[in-house]
Amino acid sequence: YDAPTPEPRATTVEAIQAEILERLIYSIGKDPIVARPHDWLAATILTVRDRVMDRWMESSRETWRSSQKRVYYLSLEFLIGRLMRDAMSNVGLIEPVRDALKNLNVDLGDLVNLEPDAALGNGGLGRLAACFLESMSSVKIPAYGYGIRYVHGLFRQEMSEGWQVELPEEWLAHGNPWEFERRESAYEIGFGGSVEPVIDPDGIERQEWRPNDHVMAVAFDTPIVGWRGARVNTLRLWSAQPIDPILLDKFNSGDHIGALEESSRAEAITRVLYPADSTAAGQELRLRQEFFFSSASLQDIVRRHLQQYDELDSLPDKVAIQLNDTHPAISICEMMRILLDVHGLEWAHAWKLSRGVFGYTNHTLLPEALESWPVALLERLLPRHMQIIYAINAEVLTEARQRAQFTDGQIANVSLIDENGGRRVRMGQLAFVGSHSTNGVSALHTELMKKTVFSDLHRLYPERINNKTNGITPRRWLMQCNPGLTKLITDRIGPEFLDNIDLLQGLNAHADDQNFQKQFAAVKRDNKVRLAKVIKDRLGINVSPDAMFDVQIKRIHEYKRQLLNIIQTVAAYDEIRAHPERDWVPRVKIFAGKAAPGYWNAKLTIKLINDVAKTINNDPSVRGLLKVVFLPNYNVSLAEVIVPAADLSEQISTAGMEASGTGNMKFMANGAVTIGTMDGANVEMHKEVGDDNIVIFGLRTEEVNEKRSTSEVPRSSIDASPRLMEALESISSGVFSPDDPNRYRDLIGGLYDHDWFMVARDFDAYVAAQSKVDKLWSDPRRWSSMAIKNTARVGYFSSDRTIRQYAEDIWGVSVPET
Ligand code: DL6
Repeated sequence: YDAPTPEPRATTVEAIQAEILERLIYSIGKDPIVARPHDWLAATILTVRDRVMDRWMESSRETWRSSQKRVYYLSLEFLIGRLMRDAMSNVGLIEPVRDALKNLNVDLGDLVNLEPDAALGNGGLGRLAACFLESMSSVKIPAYGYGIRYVHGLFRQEMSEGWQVELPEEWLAHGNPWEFERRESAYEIGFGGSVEPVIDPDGIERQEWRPNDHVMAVAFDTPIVGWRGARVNTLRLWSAQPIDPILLDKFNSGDHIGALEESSRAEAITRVLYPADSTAAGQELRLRQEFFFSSASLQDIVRRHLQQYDELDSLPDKVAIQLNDTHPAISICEMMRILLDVHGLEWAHAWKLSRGVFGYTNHTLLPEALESWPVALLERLLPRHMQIIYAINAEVLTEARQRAQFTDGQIANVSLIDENGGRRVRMGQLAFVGSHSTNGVSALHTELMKKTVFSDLHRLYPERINNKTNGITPRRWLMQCNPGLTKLITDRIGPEFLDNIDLLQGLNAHADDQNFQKQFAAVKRDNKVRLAKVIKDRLGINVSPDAMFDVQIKRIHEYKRQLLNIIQTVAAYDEIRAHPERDWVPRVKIFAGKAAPGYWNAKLTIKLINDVAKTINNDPSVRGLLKVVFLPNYNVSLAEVIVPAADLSEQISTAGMEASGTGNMKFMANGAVTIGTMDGANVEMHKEVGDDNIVIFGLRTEEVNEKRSTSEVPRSSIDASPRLMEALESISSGVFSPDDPNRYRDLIGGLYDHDWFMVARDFDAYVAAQSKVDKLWSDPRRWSSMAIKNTARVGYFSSDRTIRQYAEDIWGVSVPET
């Protein structure tokens, strides 16, 4: 592992400037005189990339040299956003690159904004995977992210008369200078066919899968740089390619389209990201995607392990595979197939090794999001894997019956096969029994896992469920997106917090210092001015940076309750007009988020927000005291502008339904005050900041369950609240939709009918909490103190902490102290 390598590239302004020019001419092939912004961007990325190459190779050599355990993070989603600023910042290149570009008459800021977002994920789950990758590099864990190189990431959202319209996203349109195609790392992936018994050289009967359909999985590698270049890990994304790019026989016989059919069928597997969030995407292509990337990753992992250790018994000591939700759960069967059928291990041996390797993270308890596949589909597409599922099930159910004396009801709960309705394989149960660890993503969520979906499995394997509260990387979500605040904090408590985020606690001592409060508020104001400009540019709406920026940005979903927020907005609108004499706190209500294309109520909620915005923003009697803004095409880059500018963070999901949330943590880091329910990680945020620095309201999880199980009708809470009744009536009677007065009748009708998400039941508590917020805001010193304390106490929510806990408790990897 000591082959000679060239000297690392110089990082002076002159060297960088020369290399950008060189790259522009020799790699991009453009004369600087005619180079377009995209050419400069590509040349700059290549120059930055060169400065992480040596660390990348050294990181990988070090892992081989020291025989360290490798962690593999398997995720169908990686919502990484832009990479250039992240990489430059982590290796300390922002200033020299800025100066070098300036000398070339190019503005770094313009280039940063030109880089497309890699939106290979839907929301929290994918963004968490991206934060984890960065943290694993930062805390020096040898790790690989494995996923899919979708040609089209999450759709681009546009508005047409207030309705969401989905358009294809084209992040690869100008190529991707970050990635390296590794044609030598390609694997054949099979589908379908049959399973045949064969006698192996030892005379033992084994099973052999003979697929009748194959595609190639080709690796594309991207370097992921840790803070201060601590380590560079690899994100390996698989692209599907045909075995035969063109069927010449068909082509020559004149069937030009048919000749390319196989090619398009193969490429379809990695063409598009499924835009489903919190609902399982039950299509055959989705299952193909899941198996495709699981099989390619597993083949790659086992190949690497054998190359280094030449035996399989050490797998659990040298390999940890974390399954990000159930999407890669079929990997468990693929591992078993490889161990049993390819390497001839006995079942018990293979099962022990496999279970020692896998860990599973659950990200939702919503019944509609729990993945299951029809047995018939699995049998057709993956016949050998279905056999293995039956064998695993037999093992688990026998254990449940014999050791734990389970009843028939309990057996049905832990079974991998759901017998209710058509027979289906439950991927959650498979992931649970096939892993040595199953974790939730916040304390509350983990407790609910034990009590609900996995209660019987928890009884059978009481040691297995553990909690790993989510986190966010402070590099992207504080230092890079909020340089003003980072500088202020550095000036006040010194730069050590950059390397140990817990040191932000030092700000507690300054929270009531009037001078510091003024500076903190001034940074926030600058960020609000920047956001106000974005709002003006994109929507033509003027908002005042002196108003409170009240923000709810996340996927649009009924359980996240954007509806509660907008109904309260309507009630506030009514009040402002009814009582013009009162001292109203000016607010800008800012929304952003995408709805799953097939989720009607979510799309209707977007339309409602836009309808309400149009009415309120144009009503002179409001006197600008209330503005409503829906910013289209929410993505990581937009979040990086909105989060630092927020005063109030809306985390108002129905208690028991948001597994964790990570947006809540980003706002906290940037000194926003949270209004929220006791749900997900809000519960732990409340504990960290204390009751005085967060505004909590609403039903608790047990109360929600109680309301749902009793016959109490939601109508009673509506009848008891004249404000709510008035707001609901105005929405459902068409005040905001004169062009279609019945547009919101059913949406609002649902609140009278069942109110599953407790919008009506929580309404009065929410209004009271919002009044409390107004009061707090009216005392700027009090507000600033709260905001500063939020930033000061965010350390626990760093993904470095989360990753350290995964490493220690699940992966068995030792992490050097900071
Ligand atoms: O754990 C990351 C993220 C949580 O913060 C959110 O609370 C949760 O809703 C989200 N879960 C999903 C589930 N999708 N599936 N399957 O995105 O995970």
